[in-house]
Amino acid sequence: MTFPWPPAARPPGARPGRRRAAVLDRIDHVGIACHDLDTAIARYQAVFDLTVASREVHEDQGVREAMLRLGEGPGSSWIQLLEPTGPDTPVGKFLARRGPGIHHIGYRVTNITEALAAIGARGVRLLDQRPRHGSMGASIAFLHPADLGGVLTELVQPPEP
Ligand code: CMX
Ligand code: CO
Repeated sequence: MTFPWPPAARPPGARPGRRRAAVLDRIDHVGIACHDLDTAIARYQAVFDLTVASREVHEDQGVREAMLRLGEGPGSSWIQLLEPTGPDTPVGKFLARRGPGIHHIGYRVTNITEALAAIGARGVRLLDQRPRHGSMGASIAFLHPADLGGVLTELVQPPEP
């Protein structure tokens, strides 16, 4: 699949100002791959005065991660620092190939099951057919980077308050 770039013309009959709600609500987090989580956390804290809201290990995804909060309240977003648990993991292979840097972008959605169905129906490969457990109790699912301009894309539905 290629990016519709430049954007496709409005479909015949579609009227301006009558758009459906977007599938994505906002940026939830930026995932940044690093070799050493403690060193990366110390750097982000020293440079930006950020605080760590959570640290978790996800053995199923092969990562140790920390979430650093940006802003307050329900509008918060996050920087997710990611250290692989081993070389043969998605983040381990990414580091070997490209070195440290931005690994993925997480977008917040209201209903992840509906979002996956809508996005899958538009021809994007779903790396997760159904949501799984992510950071801080969220439901998450990944979309294939090759179908989204080379960007590994994560959908995030936060837990109920
Ligand atoms: N961003 C963009 N492209 C990526 C990528 C990334 N983060 N990771 C891999 N790719 C690309 C590679 O460059 C490669 O491209 P080409 O075929 O054009 O050379 C292709 O994907 C395959 O890469 P690979 O290393 O051979 O394959 P993997 O087995 O690692 O599979 C992917 C890639 C995206 C399917 C896999 O990394 C994946 O399932 N990722 C989702 C899970 C994940 O990353 N979890 C960690 C984050 C946890 C969290 O946020 O909570
Ligand atoms: Co993430």
